[in-house]
Amino acid sequence: MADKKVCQSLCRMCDDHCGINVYLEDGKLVDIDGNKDHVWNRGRLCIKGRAGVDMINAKDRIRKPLKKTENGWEEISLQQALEEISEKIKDIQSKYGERAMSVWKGEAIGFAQQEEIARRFIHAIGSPNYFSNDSECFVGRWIGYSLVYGRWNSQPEFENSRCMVLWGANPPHAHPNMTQQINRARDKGAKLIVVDSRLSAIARQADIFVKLKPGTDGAFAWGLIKELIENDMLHKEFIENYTTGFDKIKEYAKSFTYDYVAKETGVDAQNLIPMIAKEMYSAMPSVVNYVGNGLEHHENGINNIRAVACFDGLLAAVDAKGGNYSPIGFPLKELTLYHEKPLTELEPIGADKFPVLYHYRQECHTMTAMNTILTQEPYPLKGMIIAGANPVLTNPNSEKVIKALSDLDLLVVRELFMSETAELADYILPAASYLERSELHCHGGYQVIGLTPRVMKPEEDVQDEFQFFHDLAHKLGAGDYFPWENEDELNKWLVSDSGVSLEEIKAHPEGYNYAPKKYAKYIEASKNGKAFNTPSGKFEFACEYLKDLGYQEIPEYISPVYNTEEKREYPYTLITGARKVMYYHGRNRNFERLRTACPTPEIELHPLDAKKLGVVDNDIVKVTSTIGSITIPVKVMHHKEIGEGVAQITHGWKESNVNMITHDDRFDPIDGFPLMKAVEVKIEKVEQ
Ligand SMILES: Nc1nc2c(c(=O)[nH]1)N[C@H]1C(S)=C(S)[C@@H](COP(=O)(O)OP(=O)(O)OC[C@H]3O[C@@H](n4cnc5c(=O)[nH]c(N)nc54)[C@H](O)[C@@H]3O)O[C@H]1N2
Ligand SMILES: Nc1nc2c(c(=O)[nH]1)N[C@H]1C(S)=C(S)[C@@H](COP(=O)(O)OP(=O)(O)OC[C@H]3O[C@@H](n4cnc5c(=O)[nH]c(N)nc54)[C@H](O)[C@@H]3O)O[C@H]1N2
Ligand code: SF4
Ligand SMILES: [Mo]
Repeated sequence: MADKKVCQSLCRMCDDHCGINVYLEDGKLVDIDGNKDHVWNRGRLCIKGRAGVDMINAKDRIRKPLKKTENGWEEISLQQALEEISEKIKDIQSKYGERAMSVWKGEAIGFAQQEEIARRFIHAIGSPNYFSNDSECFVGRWIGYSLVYGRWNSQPEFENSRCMVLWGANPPHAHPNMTQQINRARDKGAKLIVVDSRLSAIARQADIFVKLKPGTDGAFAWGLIKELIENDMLHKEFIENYTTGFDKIKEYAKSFTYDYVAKETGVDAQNLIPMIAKEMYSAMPSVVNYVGNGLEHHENGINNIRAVACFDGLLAAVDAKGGNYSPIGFPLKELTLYHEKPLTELEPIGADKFPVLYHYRQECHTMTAMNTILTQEPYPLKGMIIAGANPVLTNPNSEKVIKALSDLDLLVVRELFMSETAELADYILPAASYLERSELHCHGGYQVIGLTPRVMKPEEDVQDEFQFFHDLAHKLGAGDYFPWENEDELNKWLVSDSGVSLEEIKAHPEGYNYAPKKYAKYIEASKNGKAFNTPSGKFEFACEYLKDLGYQEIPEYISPVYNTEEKREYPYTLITGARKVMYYHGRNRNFERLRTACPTPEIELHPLDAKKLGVVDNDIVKVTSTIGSITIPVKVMHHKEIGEGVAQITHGWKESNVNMITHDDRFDPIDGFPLMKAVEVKIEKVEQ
């Protein structure tokens, strides 16, 4: 008789962490389904959730450390791998200095505990050079909102909202559970407004859809700001008591006439702006403005995001019930060493060029890292450990990424599979999957914390991130910074100041509720002169900190470059990276059940553009930007689904890697995010 067991944990096939039941037979994973009691997903799983079984049991999983030799990959023992890697690190650091080593964490190991372990490790061994996927992920939104009112919330309170405005976000594909929240609010009468350059899955459900040209969200937001101000549709008491800079935005908004907004965005501003402003105002303060990834990868991204953040002040939606509620965090102990060992004197890479990114996030700039490796300027960067990332497919200008990573003296990649980045490594180390490690996770929106217990024992040479960084730190003489023997001990330490034990958290697989919600916390906080966590202590429509650094004080709108040129050599505007529910960046293409649902990459084209190019579905086109070219099959969309002159390619396909043509040389000047949406391209038919 097989030994059958069911364990409760959290899914980590994406960062949503849905509650799951894990079914094991004789220790082997046989199935995963949803935990009906979990506050977040209430029993639902998306298609990737169950595919956790495919990932963990995959035949092509890397299970042994691999070393690159002249004869190809050679399997070696974990101990030998760790020994050789530590010797090489010592060698690099003694020749070129401590800062010649770096760590790069990816989306697969998340944004919490394991990220902090990676940060801790690199500082513990004396280098400030911590890189991550965050340089092109949520950090643009995080910084944009932090500049305005001190924080960004990834889980606004849709449930209680009466008006939800989504800017460049598509939850049905990217955050399925958010869609459930949105639908529950709509059942109670809430309005859904979607601002996107494509008729996305969520746009199809919207009461009002604004199909604007890529990168022009700022113009539309300013049009709405003008409408609200000029019609006195405002929360005056909030503006008077808790904000700064209102008069400046009032003045600036004047030039955003319907005509100008229509010209910039390509939408019927005269009709849409009054309609949306009315919906927002009548729902005040229970209005959610939620910004997605669609606003981040632009040269004017941060200011567009800041402009949207202004609605939370104009309508007092910040920290409001049904607005952008600011969750109370769980008091975990600090794992990073930024207070103890900041190392800023060692010039973290990119901190001089993008001081706001470093100041707010202590994040080095990944695109600058590639140039540093290739030029050795301002100093040599010779070694890198990459954990849970595949920058060859996910970072702009992939050809440069390949060149740079190949140039390193030491590249170690921690992976489950032979990725395009792992192929460049000197050593590949087999990483534990999410069911083979243990970590704490907070669902901020519900103020619950959960623990993912280690439900399966990893194979002999497979290590979790903690154990790897722990062992390496000990070999490198930095063991004092890793005093915990294993993840369980670390988890205990992390909660030790919280008043809640690990056992209590473990006993609540549905989510341990650690604090009741409390709205409008700024009222109490203002008594100490700090209503918001900004330099002025106020909600900042205008930002002196940015002004002092030479940036615009208010979130001025700058038209995207493609929108200002009359005759364009690269006449199409390419959006990249629109999520597809079955894939996750470069992941999941090797799982048959997901691959069959969407077998090939594709470029989404407007039917008139397809006609002009003389192409139909599945024809191949060549797409060229100033960075490079790729070829890709065509998918002709309905004319309502995408704008004329606009095209879309989802990233993560090695066959047609769109990041071969995205920009590492064009940035948002404030946070350094690369231009990956609104890329100017030309498209030509490839005769077959
Ligand atoms: N299945 C799946 N889920 C994922 C991921 C994944 O790879 N696969 N990735 C995860 C990660 S790391 C992230 S950061 C999130 C992102 O989550 P979301 O931000 O919701 O990302 P998308 O689903 O790509 O939605 C972005 C939308 O922006 C639109 N867009 C593009 N340019 C513009 C523009 O200039 N203006 C406006 N208004 N819209 C624009 C696109 O058409 C698209 O519909 O998704 C997460 N969830
Ligand atoms: N053109 C374009 N490019 C984009 C985007 C876009 O919109 N357009 N979006 C950007 C965004 S928002 C993000 S977040 C980045 C993501 O960029 P990356 O972080 O590079 O994302 P992935 O491709 O998901 O890489 C994760 C790798 O980790 C491996 N892995 C899976 N599970 C584990 C694990 O448990 N441990 C370890 N060690 N490894 C594991 C996977 O096999 C995979 O190869 O991509 C960005 N790239
Ligand atoms: S949304 Fe899907 S992939 Fe993400 S945690 Fe939930 S089930 Fe897993
Ligand atoms: Mo992301």
